[in-house]
Amino acid sequence: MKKFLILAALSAILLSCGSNRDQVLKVYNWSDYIDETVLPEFEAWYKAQTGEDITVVYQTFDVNETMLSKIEKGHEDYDIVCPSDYIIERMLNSGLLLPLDFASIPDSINYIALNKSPYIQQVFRDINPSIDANDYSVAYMWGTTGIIYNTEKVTAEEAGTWDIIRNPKFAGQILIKDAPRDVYGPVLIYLKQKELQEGTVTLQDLMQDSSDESIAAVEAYLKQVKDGVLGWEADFGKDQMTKGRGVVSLNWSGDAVWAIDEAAEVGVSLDYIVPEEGSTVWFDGWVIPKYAKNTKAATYFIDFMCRPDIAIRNMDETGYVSANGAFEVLESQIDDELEPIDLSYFFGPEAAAVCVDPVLYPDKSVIDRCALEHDWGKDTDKLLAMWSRVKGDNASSMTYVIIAIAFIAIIAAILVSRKNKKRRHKRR
Ligand code: N2P
Repeated sequence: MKKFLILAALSAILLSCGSNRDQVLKVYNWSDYIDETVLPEFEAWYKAQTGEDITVVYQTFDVNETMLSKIEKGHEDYDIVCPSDYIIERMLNSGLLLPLDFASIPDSINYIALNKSPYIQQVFRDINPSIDANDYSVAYMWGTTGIIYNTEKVTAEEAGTWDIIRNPKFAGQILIKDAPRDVYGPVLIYLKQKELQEGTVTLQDLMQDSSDESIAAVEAYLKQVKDGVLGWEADFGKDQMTKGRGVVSLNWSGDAVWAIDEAAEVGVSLDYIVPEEGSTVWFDGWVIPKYAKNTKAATYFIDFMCRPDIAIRNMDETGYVSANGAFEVLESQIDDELEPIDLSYFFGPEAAAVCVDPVLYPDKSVIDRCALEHDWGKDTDKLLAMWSRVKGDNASSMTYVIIAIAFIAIIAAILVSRKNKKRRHKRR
């Protein structure tokens, strides 16, 4: 990892010294979302396929909105980025994406064409009603949003409802993902249970609901939650759970897989559940932004990520589920000691009962109670404002404490210095 960061830094220096931009591929991905050893392998593979040199400059982000702002406002020249579904929708609507051209890749190495799941293709069609996202994006990983919990402190029943995040029993031990949309969705689903059961709204309606009334309801709820929050985390929640510092974490399924494995090694028992009220299912996909400078290498990179052995390595390293529809990807995860689950919706009829980790691959019954988030356009600003109101109070009370301590320290220093001055004056 360190070695790679040094290489990345060197590459960045090279880049700023004016090296040939055609020989550089700037990748901007989520943190902890790839097996970084595949990056130098890509460079060698690209050279073997095209005869051209390429250096990957790899940078990471923790939340969609940071990445989006760098491209939307900063016009940064990343060649390839990995947004979630609702951000892909937004980027499509604002003309920020270039169409993908896989016809330019020789058939013999066109892994995308070979490994696209019909399920994923349909999901990508649903991302944006007016533009087919399949023409602009290739799914990388996917999963659900749910609750990671410490099984020695929390029962499956307690974790099986979103109400757990304001359960006073776990105050001070709750971690919440610092991802406004991924928290808003589940909380709204929880608050609208009655309407969902009566059939007056659907999960899909709620994913589009950016009304002032709903935002206010979620805000009021989150203000009850925040007193018990140990941390709003972009990426440290999984680690805190493995160390036993947190006992409940609103998180993504891939972080759950990683945390459950790591925790088991140090004797901490974690599990993951998608609460019964329903949740969000998300898909992150590779896209080429319109400010990209090396679309050829970007296209090859996406293809390389779709090679089944590379997809398996990325899964095994990160805990996330590849969106690759190749049966060998699924096969690599089979463990006969596990209960069979129904994955026919993703891999076709032959996957109606496969023994794989249900945290990794959600069973059909889980998928049925989950929905895809959608872009809110300008209303996103209302959500972000609400989010900083909710979290901001925490920051300001901490800020007040720090200011008070600093103020007392300055006064004390002034008093001590005056006293010393007086003493010196007397002695003279
Ligand atoms: C991994 C990030 C996963 C992104 N650190 C989930 N959409």
